[in-house]
Amino acid sequence: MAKLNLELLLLISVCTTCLVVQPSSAQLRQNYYSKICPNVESIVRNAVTKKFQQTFVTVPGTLRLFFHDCFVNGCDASVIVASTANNKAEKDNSDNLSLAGDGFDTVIKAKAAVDAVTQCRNKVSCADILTMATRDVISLAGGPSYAVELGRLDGLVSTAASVNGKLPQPSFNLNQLNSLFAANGLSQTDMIALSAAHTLGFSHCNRFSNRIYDFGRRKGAIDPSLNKTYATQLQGMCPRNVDPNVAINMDPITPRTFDNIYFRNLQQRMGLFTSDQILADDSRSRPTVDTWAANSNAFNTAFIAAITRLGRVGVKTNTSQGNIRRDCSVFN
Ligand code: HEM
Ligand SMILES: *[C@@H]1O[C@H](CO)[C@@H](O)[C@H](O)[C@H]1NC(C)=O
Ligand SMILES: *[C@@H]1O[C@H](CO)[C@@H](O)[C@H](O)[C@H]1NC(C)=O
Ligand SMILES: CC(=O)N[C@H]1CO[C@H](CO)[C@@H](O)[C@@H]1O
Repeated sequence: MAKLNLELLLLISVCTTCLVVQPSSAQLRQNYYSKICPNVESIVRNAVTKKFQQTFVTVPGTLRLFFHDCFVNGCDASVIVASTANNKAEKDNSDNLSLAGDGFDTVIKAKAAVDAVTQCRNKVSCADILTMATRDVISLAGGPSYAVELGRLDGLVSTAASVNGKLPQPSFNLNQLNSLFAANGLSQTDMIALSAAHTLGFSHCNRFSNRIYDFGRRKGAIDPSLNKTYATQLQGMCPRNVDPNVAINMDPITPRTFDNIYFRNLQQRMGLFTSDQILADDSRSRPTVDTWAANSNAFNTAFIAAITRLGRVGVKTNTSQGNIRRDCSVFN
C-alpha cells in the first residue's frame, strides 16, 4: 500500500514536470520580476504613457512591432536589433514596411526608464519590455488590460533573410492565414481576434491599391468584396500613382480606439485588406466575426487569450539561447 502510494506520488510528480516542461513557454510567468525589479510594470507603463502623450503612433507602432517580433524567430526582441556593416537585421527586410519608428522608440525609452533604477539595471529583457509596452498601449487606446507573462530572454540572432515567409500578406485567404498562424501555435480563433489589431493604425496605399484599381487586371474594376461607397472613399484618399508615403486609417470609423468596430466594419464590407475581409466572407470564420461584432466583452476575452498565446511564440528562457541586452538595438 505504502509502495503503491509512493509510486502514485512519483507518477504525479513526473507528470507535473512533463506539463511544466513541454511547452516552450513553460518558464514564463506573471510577476517574474517581483524580486528582481519589483516596480518594473509601473516604470514601463509610465514611460509608455509619456510617449503616448507625445504621439498616438506609439500605439499601433508598438502593437505591430510585437506581432512582427513574435512571428519572426519568436518573441525575443530580435526585430529591434539594428543592422551593422556585417549583418542586415530583421528590421531591414522589405517586409518591415513602415514598422513605425515610434514603436522602436517606445521600447528604447521604457528600457532607459527601467535601467535608471539601480536594482533593475540590465535585469529586464527587451522582449519583456516590448510585451509590457504592448499591453500598455492597448489599454491606453481603450482596449482591455491584462496580466502579462514574463521571463523571456533577448535573442542572439536577427537577420533580414529570416523574415521571408514568416509574416502574413494582405492578399492572404483564410487557408493561408490559418496555416501561418497554426505554424505559430495559434488557432483560427486566435488569428481572428489578433487581426482586430487593425482597429488601429495606418496602411500605405500600395498595400491594398490592387483592390480599388484594375482588380484582377481588369481595367477600372473594383474588388467585388469591397463596399462600393468605401471603395470610392479609398480611391479619393489613394489616387492612382499616389505618393508612396501616403498612409490611411485602417479602421475608418474609430481609428484611435481599440474596439470591436473592426468586426462591424467587416460586416459592412469595409475590411481594408483581403486578409481582413475574408474573415467575414468565409463561412468558416464568419460566425466568430458576427459574435464579436455584437459582443465586445466576448471579443476582449478572446483577444487577451490570443495575445497571451502570441507572447509565448518561440520564447527563449535558456541562457544558451538568449541574454538580457544592455542596448535593445545592439547585441551585447
Ligand atoms: C492577419 C494577418 C495580417 C496581415 C496580412 C497584416 C498586414 C498588415 C499590413 C499590410 C499593414 C499596413 C502596413 C503599412 O502599409 O504601413 C498592417 C498594419 C498593422 N498591423 Fe497588421 N497584419 C496582420 C495581422 C496583424 C496582427 C496579428 C497584429 C497585431 C496583433 C497587427 C497589427 C498591425 C498594426 C497595429 C498595424 C498598423 C501599424 C501602424 O500604424 O504603424 N497586424 N498589417
Ligand atoms: C456599405 O457601407 C455603408 C456605410 O458606409 C452601409 O450602409 C452599407 O450597408 C454597406 N454595404 C454593404 C453591402 O455592406
Ligand atoms: C540549456 O541549453 C543547454 C544547451 O543546449 C542544455 O545543455 C541545457 O540542459 C539547457 N538547460 C535547461 C535548464 O534547459
Ligand atoms: C523602420 C525600419 O527599420 N525601416 C527599414 C525597413 O526596410 C528598409 C529596407 O527594405 C529600410 O530602408 C528601412 O530603414
